[in-house]
Amino acid sequence: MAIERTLSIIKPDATRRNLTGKINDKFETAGLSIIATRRLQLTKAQAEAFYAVHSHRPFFGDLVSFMISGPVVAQVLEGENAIMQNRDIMGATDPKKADAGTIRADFAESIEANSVHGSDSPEAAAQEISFFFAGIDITA
Ligand code: RTP
Ligand code: MG
Repeated sequence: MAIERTLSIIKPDATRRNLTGKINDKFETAGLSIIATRRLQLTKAQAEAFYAVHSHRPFFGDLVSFMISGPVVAQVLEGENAIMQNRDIMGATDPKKADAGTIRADFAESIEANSVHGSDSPEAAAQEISFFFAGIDITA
């Protein structure tokens, strides 16, 4: 299996509850390495640009408001099959449907305040990593 990189965001509901360490423990225990990390407060324009793919969805305005409601932690995770492995570790979008032991089952508050984002394809991973990080910021 290929070594991949994926973009993870620990969302404001999780930073607010001091869950960064517990979430990172799940990544590292599963064998994903955190090779870049950055805590920041997104602006409205940045959140709209990051989630532009959802701009026509009914929840877009609420999603942007939520994503700027507090700091986020953007990270690059690296490991075997990292993109899909991270999606497995995160669990389903709706925490009520997420498998036991996943981040969203353990920590998410709702379908919107669901603690983490993860890239969903190699193309999205490349684009989302470059949204937050320059090459010099990433140390494998
Ligand atoms: P993400 O992009 O954040 O990793 O999450 P995902 O792939 O599991 O879910 P996606 O369909 O891409 O939705 C992006 C984020 O929008 C919020 N959402 N709210 N109110 C709603 O019905 C609703 N549906 C989605 C969630 O924060 C979701 O993660
Ligand atoms: Mg998504």
